[in-house]
Amino acid sequence: MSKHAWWQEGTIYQIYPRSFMDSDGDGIGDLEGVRSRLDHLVWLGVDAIWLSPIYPSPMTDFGYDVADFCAVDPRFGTLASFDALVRDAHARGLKVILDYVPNHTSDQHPWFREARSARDSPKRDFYLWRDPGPGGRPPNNWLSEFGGSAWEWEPVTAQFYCHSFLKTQPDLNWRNPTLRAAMLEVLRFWLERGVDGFRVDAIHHLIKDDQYRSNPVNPDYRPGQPPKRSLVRLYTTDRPEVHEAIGLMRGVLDAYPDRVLIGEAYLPIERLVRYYGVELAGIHLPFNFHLIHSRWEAALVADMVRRYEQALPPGAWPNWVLGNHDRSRIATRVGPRQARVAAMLLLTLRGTPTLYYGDELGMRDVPIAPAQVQDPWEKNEPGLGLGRDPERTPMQWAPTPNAGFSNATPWLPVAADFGVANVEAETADPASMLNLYRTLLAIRRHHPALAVGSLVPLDTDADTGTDLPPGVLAYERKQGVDRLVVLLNLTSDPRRLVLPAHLVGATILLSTLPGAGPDLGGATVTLGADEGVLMAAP
Ligand code: ISL
Repeated sequence: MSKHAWWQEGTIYQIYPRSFMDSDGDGIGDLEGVRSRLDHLVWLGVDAIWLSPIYPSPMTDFGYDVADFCAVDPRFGTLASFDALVRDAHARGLKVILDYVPNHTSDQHPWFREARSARDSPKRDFYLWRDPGPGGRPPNNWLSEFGGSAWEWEPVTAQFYCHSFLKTQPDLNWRNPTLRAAMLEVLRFWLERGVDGFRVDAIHHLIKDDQYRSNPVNPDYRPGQPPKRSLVRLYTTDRPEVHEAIGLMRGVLDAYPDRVLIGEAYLPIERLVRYYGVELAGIHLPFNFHLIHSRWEAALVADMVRRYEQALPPGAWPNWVLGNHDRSRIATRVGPRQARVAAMLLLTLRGTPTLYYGDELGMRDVPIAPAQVQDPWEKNEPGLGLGRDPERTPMQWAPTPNAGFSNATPWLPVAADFGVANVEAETADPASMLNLYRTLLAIRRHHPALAVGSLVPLDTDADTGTDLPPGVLAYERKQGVDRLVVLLNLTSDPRRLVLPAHLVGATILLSTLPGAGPDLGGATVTLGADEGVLMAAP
């Protein structure tokens, strides 16, 4: 029996439900749609699906504004269709992870409607209320992630409420024990229904300074950056008390076997790793977004991997993310050829990979005309390139109308290249991105070195005779007798390298260049432009 949990060995696949598959012809994806495509995900070779929020919502932030934590939005389905999805997923060996949004509710949530109606409402303290500052201004300088002040005036009760995101997303007060208990009950509700874990939204925002101190000005702020960057979020994110709240969430999960807690926290490595918690009693997988933010240069990526590995607390399990519904797609960030190298990197690094739907097809950001904009952030702060619609466009299933996503006009436009970049066409093409992902996932599944083995970076080293040219990222993965070598050329020129003595004679398992393998010359390997190779050590 393996001593590793499924969420350590496996690969997670993020589904943005609005955009995955529409079963009822309203142009918006739904749970029945997801259920109808489970066999595809099994074929692809992933182990778990994470669904972005499916709860009843006014959709001002497309589901991240939750009006009821314990139900399903009718646009997505019903509790019965959710149960059917979980049942069918489990029958296929797929785990189901839900999004949990503890930082805020919708302003239409019954708690907030009640809280805003009267100062003495029993729900008042579920949220963060403050009197105005001098001259009726907001109580401090805190900024919303999506533009403007983080404070909104509530005229009925004459106080401001705090919202880290939209004003339709009032922040919850996790210092209130009744609120905490109610939110932990939400976790139990879904655990009882059989979900295998949660991805916790914006966890580093959960607790704000109890003295409501203003944030310091960011001296490094440059015009053109998102306005929220003009302040250092010292008093609004990553507060020490957040770990107590995480401990409570983890306590709920630990009463159920084999569940996983994943946390979304955009933080520097040193602060991110604290989210594993003291003695690993915190989040199992604090999402590591550093591949999204790193410049695509081998030396920088190698250094980041090293710093992350070194920062991990003993026993902590690493993880890697290349893309999500909030960030530009990988194929757009690095181009289609390097996106294949990135796929090999994601699926050969040490730790749990999370794949974003469509990246396995090589989907790119889709340009959105001003009249088509849906994302509230883009609407609040237009023209800065902050909008998230481009990476949320419909999944491309087939070269048929609306890419096989829907019978109706989809809520966001389909990519122009859907006729070639789609599941049907790419399944039939052995050289496609889809088949590259599928092969990588299959190799990962069959090689313990990749799934759970150690990672040893290869560097230029006179003692071993290794000669690594600039622009190449190289490492070994080992587990017992299973030993693999990964060589990634992050440049668009060929690169010749000399292998260390113990790897001379390694054989190729896979190249990212269809049809071509690297030129093997004993100790020297020539990687083609934009080529990554996976080799079995001799
Ligand atoms: O803190 C941040 C970056 O430093 C923010 O990016 C923040 O963590 C992120 O925007 C949180 O995103 C999540 O919560 C939002 C929602 O709009 C996003 O889609 C979701 O992923 C509010 O719920």
